[in-house]
Amino acid sequence: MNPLYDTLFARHKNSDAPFLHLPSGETVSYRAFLDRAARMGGALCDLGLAPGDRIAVQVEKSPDAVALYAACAAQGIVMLPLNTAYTPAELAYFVSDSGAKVLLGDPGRADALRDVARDAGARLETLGVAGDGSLAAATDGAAPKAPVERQAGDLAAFLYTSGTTGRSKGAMLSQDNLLSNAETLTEHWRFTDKDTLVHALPIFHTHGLFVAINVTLIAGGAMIFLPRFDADAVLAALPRATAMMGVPTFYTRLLADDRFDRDSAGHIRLFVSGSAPMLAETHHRFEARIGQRILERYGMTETNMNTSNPYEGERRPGTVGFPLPGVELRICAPGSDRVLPDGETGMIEVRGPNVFQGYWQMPEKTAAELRPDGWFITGDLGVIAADGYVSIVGRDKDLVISGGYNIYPREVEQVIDAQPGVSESAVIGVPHPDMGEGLVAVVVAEPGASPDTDAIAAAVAGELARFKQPRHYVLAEALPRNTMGKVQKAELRRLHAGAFT
Ligand code: MLC
Ligand code: AMP
Repeated sequence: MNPLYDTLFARHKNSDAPFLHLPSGETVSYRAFLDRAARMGGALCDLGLAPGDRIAVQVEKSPDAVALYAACAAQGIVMLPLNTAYTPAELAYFVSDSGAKVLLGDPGRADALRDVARDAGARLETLGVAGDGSLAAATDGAAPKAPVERQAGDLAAFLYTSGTTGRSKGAMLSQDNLLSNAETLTEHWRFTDKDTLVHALPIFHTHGLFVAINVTLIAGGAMIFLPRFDADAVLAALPRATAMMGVPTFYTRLLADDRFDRDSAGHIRLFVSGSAPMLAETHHRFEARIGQRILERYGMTETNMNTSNPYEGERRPGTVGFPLPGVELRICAPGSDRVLPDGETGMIEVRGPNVFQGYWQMPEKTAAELRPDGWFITGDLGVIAADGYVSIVGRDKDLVISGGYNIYPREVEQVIDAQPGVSESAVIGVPHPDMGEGLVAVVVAEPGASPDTDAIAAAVAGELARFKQPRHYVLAEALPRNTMGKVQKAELRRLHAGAFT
């Protein structure tokens, strides 16, 4: 028994149905995909990876990258997917903290990754998008390996999430965390083997990896597997598809294109949005243009999906719908476990089989966010309406979400603060027409110094992924503080609200 592998993959082993439609025009059948995954499982074992070992993965999106997911599930290897935008400096921490035995990177970046792997005591292997790389070659020559025995509670993946303070945390997800959520979503969103999903999301996050791929696998459907979001490619795919999942930026970009209309989108039965708030105005524009409503849902790395608007029934703009079957959701007075009545705003807490197992080797951080009775403190502020719809009204965590990627300002501020002539800084998110929120850095100089913001930006670029780099720098005399001395970011957001509009 291996619940994750059996439920998602093994059941398709005799199926010649299409699984991945590629931009090249090629189609990968379930049978061909599973054969490749079984050989890759053999290659991973030949590398010395055993059940419970971690593999850190920073590879571009490709069928082999999905086969790796299947191979890890089959062999009980814990997969650690990492954003392809991360710099070697960012990667180093994830590889060493997780104790990964292998760092799997893109062949084109092997030189930059060699030191990272060596310093962390990991072995470097590569996997490219064109069947290239050392792991691909090893897979070509490996014997297929049968899946190992696993239990539902065994770990399947670590997803690192940053935090408002301190180091990034590895959220440990069990087989059942992934499986229970995928089964719920498949049923809730009515996915079947007749579905073809437009997949334009990255596959190193919950949304593109677990929501989109797992739901397709459980249903036995197909995906039009695009390397990234590109409006032309998505528009070309829509007439051949039945469903699409995306972050709000996907939808605002599609709406900016006149070719996106009832004809081009008419074949799609379900558009799903999540990972960041979608403006009610975008929902309304979408409905007016396309004649159907986007289904918005709410999730997190630590919890998979928590709530969803209904498939049938009112999809209410500005809300994230109802708790999914099996998921409990409550609103508590921040800082306590006192449950607030409907209509009152407070901290969203969730509990259910979807909620993760804790943070890797961080018992204090786990205890601070995951209550002993299973309630997870999300850091999102919300309210439940009298008729049960949940709305997210803000965040109790200093977090910016840009184009669906999370940025913790503290991480950026630390780099800016270390630059010559900088006394302190505050990084904030303000409305951005394309990304939802864009980053602004407010920098205070040391007395008598006049720091060069271009030099600061260059230093930040050397350390942090592009999406974490502020797009706008402002020099200020001082940061606004409240009587407790805390920087008033709300005030800064008000002051700089027009930076990108
Ligand atoms: C790319 N860039 C970004 C960015 N993505 N900057 C800020 N925020 C982002 N999200 C950089 C590029 O490197 C580039 O830098 C510049 O911004 C503009 O690039 P672009 O070509 O316009 O962007 P593009 O490559 O098209 O990417 C935008 C995007 C992408 C929105 C398509 O970011 C994306 O696919 N986002 C999805 C994120 C996601 O899957 N989140 C799920 C998390 S799971 P330069 O130097 O060229 O200017 C989760 C749980 C849940 O949150 O509930 O789902
Ligand atoms: P991550 O850590 O990448 O998993 O991001 C999870 C966060 O994204 C949540 O805590 C929310 O703040 C936010 N989020 C996800 N879906 C939505 C949504 N539909 N509306 C508003 N915020 C969302």
